Amino acid sequence: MYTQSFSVPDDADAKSGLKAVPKATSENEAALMAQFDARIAADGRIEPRDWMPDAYRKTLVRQISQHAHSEIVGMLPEGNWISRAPSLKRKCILIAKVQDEGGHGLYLYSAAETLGTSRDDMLEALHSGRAKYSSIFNYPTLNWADVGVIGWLVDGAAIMNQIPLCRCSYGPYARAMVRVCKEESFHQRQGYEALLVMMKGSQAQRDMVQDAVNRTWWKCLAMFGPSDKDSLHSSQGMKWGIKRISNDDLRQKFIDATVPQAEVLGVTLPDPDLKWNAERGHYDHGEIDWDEFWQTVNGNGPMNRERLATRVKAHDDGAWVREAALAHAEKQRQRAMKEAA
Ligand code: FAQ
Repeated sequence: MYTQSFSVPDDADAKSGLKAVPKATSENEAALMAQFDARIAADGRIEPRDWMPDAYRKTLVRQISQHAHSEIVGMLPEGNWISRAPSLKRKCILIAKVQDEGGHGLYLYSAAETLGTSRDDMLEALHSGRAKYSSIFNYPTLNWADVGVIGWLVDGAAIMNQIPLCRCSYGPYARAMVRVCKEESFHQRQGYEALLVMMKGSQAQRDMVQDAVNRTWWKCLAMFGPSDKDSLHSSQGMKWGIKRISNDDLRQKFIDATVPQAEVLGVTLPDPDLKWNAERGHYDHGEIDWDEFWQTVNGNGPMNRERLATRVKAHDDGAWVREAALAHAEKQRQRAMKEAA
């Protein structure tokens, strides 16, 4: 169902209307490459009009579009709870949060567009099942505590992953991440606060929180991607300064930060092997079910089909809005031309 790579068409610059980036000829390619390497080595930023190797561009499009898709598909599990939020306050918070995730998708699609790939192409890849998005969104949200747990754990994991991306070598991705991380921090805290309230409530509420944590914990650890030994792209991504910290190191940082938060909350994390290792200065933990992870990544998780169908329907239902916006823009263009004549 999914492919392992995202191919950027050769005429992408022409299609997107971006000013063409200088293309390397065989004579100057080595010089351009040396310049690029020196910029990366000095921890400098690469900007859209700078020359960059094709593989760097493709890796960025692959990762940024995967990230953008995660943001907009990620709106769906929580969106299901907007009409069933337990109070007006929680409903307002949830609407604002889900809307923020849509905004994150927009910043990220825009960042990917600066690399010369069109938003239509990226969405087509998502809707046809060729593109990936975060595995975590292919599981159901069964009770209200799931919404709190998404904020606490899923947004918490997203922040852990995204803070180092604020220092990504590609300028537009790094700048988008600064804003995204500020908003994700509010998302994480609202989720944790909602759970704190439930944990002070009835036994039934405490049970709901524990149930949601039990179902989400392992899926959340898998958000950081395969272990370093199995990660296809990590080492090159780190050499290029796209990724700054490896999948396993980020996962460990997340576990170390989350265990004390679980203690304050009064929930048990469902891992019998989770214990402090004084020698390592980290928590030891059990193994993720990687077969289950790859099943989900490859389109066979519990909610993959439903999520994709909902997304495609939302896109199709919104066609009239896009058409109206284009018609309005055309009208304005013609009016401006008439006035200028
Ligand atoms: N799910 O070689 P690596 C949020 C794929 S939600 C699905 O390690 P890489 C907001 C990977 O794409 C989270 N696929 O790859 C929110 C690659 O496939 P490919 C959004 C996964 O790129 C919260 C293959 O496996 N954040 O923020 C997953 O070096 C609440 C090999 O993997 C991001 O998406 C996975 N978990 O590292 C919204 C972070 N893991 O391209 C609503 C941006 C791996 O070869 C509610 N992405 N794969 O076909 C990244 O940081 C990286 O791409 C990694 C993977 C860390 C995900």
